[in-house]
Amino acid sequence: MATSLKNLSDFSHTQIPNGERYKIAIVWAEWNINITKALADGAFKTLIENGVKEENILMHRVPGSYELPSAAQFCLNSPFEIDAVICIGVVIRGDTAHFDYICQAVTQGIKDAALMSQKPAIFGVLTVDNEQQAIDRAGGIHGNKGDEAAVSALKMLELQHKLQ
Ligand code: DLZ
Repeated sequence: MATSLKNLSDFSHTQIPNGERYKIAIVWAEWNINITKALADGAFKTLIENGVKEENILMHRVPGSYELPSAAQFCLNSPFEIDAVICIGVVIRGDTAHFDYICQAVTQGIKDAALMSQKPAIFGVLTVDNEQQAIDRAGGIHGNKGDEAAVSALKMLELQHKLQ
């Protein structure tokens, strides 16, 4: 389903697990910072609303989305016992092939970080054609991708907890 048909902050169809027992990192990119800040704030607020303790949420900024996979790995392999990482970025299509290269590296890299660490690494990255599409998904008419990423982290942690 296209995100234009779904509100990213509407969880009326699902149950959100409580996050009291988890420590979660949010790594967010400084490119398009006004938008990534809104996404990161949305993720933070949603984690708090669902029981994660403030002291168990670690926020780290990285230069751009391309750096998100490395930052995710740093977090998940760190000695700080981080259970999951939420990666936040906004990649906007421009006139060059940069968009395709960055999107590919980021999607593969975040997936690799999850599989190699065996911990959830959540894709909270907007890949859009223009700035307005990003604004619409960062607390605008389509909700906030950061909220959705936070709920995804809690759901994956709960699944992992059940299976261990
Ligand atoms: C270089 C670049 C470009 C052109 N566009 C974006 C973007 O839309 N979103 C984003 O998060 N980062 C962008 N970057 C920066 C790269 O992600 C990266 O930080 C630099 O290439 C340095 O490795």
